[in-house]
Amino acid sequence: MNVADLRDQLAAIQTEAEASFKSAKTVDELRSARSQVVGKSGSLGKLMGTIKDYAPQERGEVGKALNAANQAIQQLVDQHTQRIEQADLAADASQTAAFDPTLPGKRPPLGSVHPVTAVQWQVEAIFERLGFTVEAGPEMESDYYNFEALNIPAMHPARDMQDTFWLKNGLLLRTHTSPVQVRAMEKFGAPLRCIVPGRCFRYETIDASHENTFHQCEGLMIDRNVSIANLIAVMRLLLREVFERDVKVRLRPGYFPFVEPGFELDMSCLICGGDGCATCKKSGWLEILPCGMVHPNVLKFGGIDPHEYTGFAFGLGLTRLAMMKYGIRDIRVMNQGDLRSIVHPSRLNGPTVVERDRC
Ligand code: FA5
Repeated sequence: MNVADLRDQLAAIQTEAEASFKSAKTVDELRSARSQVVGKSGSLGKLMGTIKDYAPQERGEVGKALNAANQAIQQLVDQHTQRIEQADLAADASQTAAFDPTLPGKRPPLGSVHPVTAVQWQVEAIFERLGFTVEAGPEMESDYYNFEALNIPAMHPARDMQDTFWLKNGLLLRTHTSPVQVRAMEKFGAPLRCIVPGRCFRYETIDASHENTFHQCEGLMIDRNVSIANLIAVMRLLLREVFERDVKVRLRPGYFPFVEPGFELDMSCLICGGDGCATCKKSGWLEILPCGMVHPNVLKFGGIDPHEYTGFAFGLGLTRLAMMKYGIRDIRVMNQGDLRSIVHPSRLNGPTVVERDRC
């Protein structure tokens, strides 16, 4: 083929290539159309191998013509690749526009909750029905609120009852939820009804029923003429509602400097049915609900006149209550993140208050 015929043929190949590239709807189709032109056995590819058949003085001109044709084909390929990609993007966008927000969504699987949280929700619901508010206080507490304002002065032997984690900043990790008693009295005055679920910390030897980090729920009711009868009625109601039946309890005198008189309310161990096991230290009883009538000195610390008001307080062992409710023999599983101990949502009574102010 002479050089003039070659030029004609290259022009025809370009026209044909343009038509086939135009009809390609996908990048794959375009790729295969391109290989039919520039591939080894494609229309242009075959001509590329013919340079050597020309006379040496013609080869420069032939080479230039072939390269120009090759570049023109590549430009067409780029142009059509862009066309196809833009069409794809437009199609995606129109699909997004067709998204129907009224379609029902996919329901995510329900999570489970920690047994202490489950029982805390239940206790909160019970007390809210009785007109109590749910309060919170700081876990990092001062000596004043944790001890002093609770009628436990420095050097008082009762401080030994609660081994304390002292912090370098002079504060401590609260050993009980009782400090919120005085905080609540200061904030709300009398009459007052509140509970305070929360974490407590004690530097003590861990066993089946003792942890160094555990939950209590403080309860406080102050009004005119509040008596031990009110205290006992509320304690009984609380336990009956949590366990959905009467549970065997015993009330015995207990000493806490912030109540007078003070009581220890123990419940018959539900793990062994009262026979004695490691959880109840073979006694058949578990200390769960110490309580008493608020000491006049504590009312005074809270700014409440003890001649006008009386009150009861209790310090429910929430972690132990959860153990009894859900049949957990060893308190140590509570802080270990053991998923076998979480409570299925079907056994819950439902959350009530989640966010609350601090006293
Ligand atoms: C107190 O902490 C008092 N503040 C309770 C109180 C409040 C009495 C108001 C009177 C009026 P006690 O140290 O006994 O009391 O703890 C209360 C409950 O917390 C115990 O009955 C027990 O159920 C639980 N508890 C105490 N120490 C631990 C521990 N190390 N691990 C798990 N639970 C504990």
